[in-house]
Amino acid sequence: MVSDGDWYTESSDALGLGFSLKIRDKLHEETSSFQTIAVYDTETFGRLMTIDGLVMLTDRDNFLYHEMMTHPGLAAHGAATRVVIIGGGDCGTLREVLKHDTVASVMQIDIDERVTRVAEQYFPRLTEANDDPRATLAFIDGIEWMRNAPTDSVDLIIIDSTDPIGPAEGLFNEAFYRECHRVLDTGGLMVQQSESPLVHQRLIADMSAAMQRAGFAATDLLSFPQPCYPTGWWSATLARADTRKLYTPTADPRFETFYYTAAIHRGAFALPAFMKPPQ
Ligand code: AG3
Repeated sequence: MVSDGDWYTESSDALGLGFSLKIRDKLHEETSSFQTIAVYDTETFGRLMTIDGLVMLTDRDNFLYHEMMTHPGLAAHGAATRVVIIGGGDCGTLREVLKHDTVASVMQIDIDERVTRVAEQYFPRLTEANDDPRATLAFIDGIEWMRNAPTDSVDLIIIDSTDPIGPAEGLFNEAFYRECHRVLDTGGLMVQQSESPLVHQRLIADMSAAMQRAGFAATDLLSFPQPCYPTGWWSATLARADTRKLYTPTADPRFETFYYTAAIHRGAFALPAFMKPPQ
């Protein structure tokens, strides 16, 4: 039971740090076939969803992550019409992708249907676009789906997963990236959440190396603030299927965003000095 003055804390012994939110109530907790999903009502961040004790999103700051997992990749591609989301069961990424009227189809594949059902109940704004006729939701294993998907059939793959432990582990390796590369058409891009630039540099480097071994021509890192994740600073890795240049937008999007602009797009790809490869 939650009592007055309680805090929710995600802490990591390995990193020696934690993030806490003062909570009013626990609204939901269930163990699905894959993981434990919980929803809290917080004092200042609205609702909070956790999976296996890790923060997935809050009402207050999920726009940062969801906008940066989607708009930079779509803009950089320039002409993506077929989008696939692996994970993303809360539908926040799907909602942002659907803001692009150039997108003709979006397939969201999350292994755990319960995440979507919980989001529908407790985060209705994230799932508000799910009825869009361009969207298809499938609740199956994303690795399996990718293995069976036709070659050259997708323009943009977005991997919106949990940390590389538990059900998401298989989404962070060369074999999976190889299938993604095969499924991407000419000029295709893959965007994967890649944890914190401050404390997960090894993972980021390993992901980039595995993507290149799997056939991707190059990777770029983009970073953005994300207060509710460890360190408050998060990243996504964008992998190019081939050597086609990335498009850089000069105008702000015509739809509503709260963080993403053309200037943010350019700034997000700038690497901090400590991450630049030696000249
Ligand atoms: N994707 C989760 C990113 C990893 C968060 N890690 C953590 N809290 N340790 C979030 C899903 C949002 N659609």
